[in-house]
Amino acid sequence: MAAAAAFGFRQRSDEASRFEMFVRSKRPEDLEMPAAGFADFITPVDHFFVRTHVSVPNVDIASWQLQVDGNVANPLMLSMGDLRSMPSVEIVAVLECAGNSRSFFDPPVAGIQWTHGAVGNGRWRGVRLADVLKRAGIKEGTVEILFDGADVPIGTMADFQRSIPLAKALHPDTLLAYDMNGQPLPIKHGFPLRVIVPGWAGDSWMKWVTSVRVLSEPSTGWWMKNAYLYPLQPVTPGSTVPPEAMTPVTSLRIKSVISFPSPSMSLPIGKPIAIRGAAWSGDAGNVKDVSVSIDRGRTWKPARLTGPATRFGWRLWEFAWTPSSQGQHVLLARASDSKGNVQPIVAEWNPGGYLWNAVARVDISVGGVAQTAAPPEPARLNEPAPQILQRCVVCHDDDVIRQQRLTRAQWNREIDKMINWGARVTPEDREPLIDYLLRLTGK
Ligand SMILES: Nc1nc2c(c(=O)[nH]1)N[C@H]1C(S)=C(S)[C@@H](COP(=O)(O)O)O[C@H]1N2
Ligand SMILES: [Mo]
Repeated sequence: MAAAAAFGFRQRSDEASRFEMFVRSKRPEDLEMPAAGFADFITPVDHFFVRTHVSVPNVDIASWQLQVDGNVANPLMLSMGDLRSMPSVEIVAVLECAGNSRSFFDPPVAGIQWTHGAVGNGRWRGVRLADVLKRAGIKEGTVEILFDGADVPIGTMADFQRSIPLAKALHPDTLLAYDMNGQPLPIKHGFPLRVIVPGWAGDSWMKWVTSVRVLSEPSTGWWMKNAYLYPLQPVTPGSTVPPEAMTPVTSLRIKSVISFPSPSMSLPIGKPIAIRGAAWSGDAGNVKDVSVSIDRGRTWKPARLTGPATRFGWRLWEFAWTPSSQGQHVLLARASDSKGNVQPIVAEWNPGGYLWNAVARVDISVGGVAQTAAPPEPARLNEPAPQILQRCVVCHDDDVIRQQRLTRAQWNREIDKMINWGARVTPEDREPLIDYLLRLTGK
């Protein structure tokens, strides 16, 4: 509370901006924040997106301990009391899933089809990871720090473990956090302890952390070698890229979003409004400015940055505009960071659908009839699901399947991945299953 009060900023959305989260997956639970959430400087817990690969673990805080071991002089077992008695720091930082905005990639890629709301701005309190590592006495030759959480994989899926390079681990803003927005971490967000890696995508922000391992060789775990990889060189959209030609996702990129007006809104002629949004960046540098265009990118005018300026938090912005002509209008917003990086017109396509950061765009109408904002009903396939689908929904609901828009080749790769994780799909099952999935998803 203190920090929010010091910033002179309201902690909660006002009545008008209370909203339900989008459920991208019921099981495991993946929740997305609607665009209205970008009106808040600090994202309240009940508006904060959730991304879980498997189910939320049971944590018994009485017996909970953090193990710190590996390439150290003094391996540690720390209780929550031990951690809470160390010097604490609080920072504001954006947590954004690497796959945020994935649904805007063309051609589509596999994964949760987030729009722009797999991101939130949190106030995190905890101990510096560097302080814990200092107590353990990291030895010569350390290259990475590997984290593990209490969540347990399903089937033969690899345990979710992620490592970060030593330099990022020692950064004074990299934390082991126990509080979020002034309260103990909610279970969905990693109670009792999570890693905070400001400026980096969410996959490094280990939740329910139980183990910090100091490595003298880079991690070779499945989640480092096969997931969250980004091409070293730009690739042709739609191509497959071998893991050797990719590197782990690290820093976020300069990005802005428009929170108001919302898409398909109809605005009256002559009534002044404020176009609003948020902008954030990664390691490269702070958000420097945000420009808005109301003429399809011909001219750009500076938006006013509002709200607190923090190194890793998002910046709110607004732009006064009075719609003066009837018709369809395209609103664009483009942020730049202090290193001169600017949001691109088209995001760089990559096979994981990561780090989408194209210029923000909202299409509205002015002086006309309100367009129905209701999303089109998803096509319903008028045939019973084949028996084999039962084997998919052992681990996840079919909502995850229905949102995909994949080609036959992409479905084949997804099925390979699932077989590797223990799904029983025989060679004879495969073609009929893919035929069904293509019909189900309207491809
Ligand atoms: N243990 C564990 N940590 C995890 C994950 C997970 O599935 N298990 N998901 C990661 C991913 S991909 C993201 S984007 C963030 C999401 O954090 P949130 O659910 O608090 O928003 O947590 C990260 N930490
Ligand atoms: Mo993520």
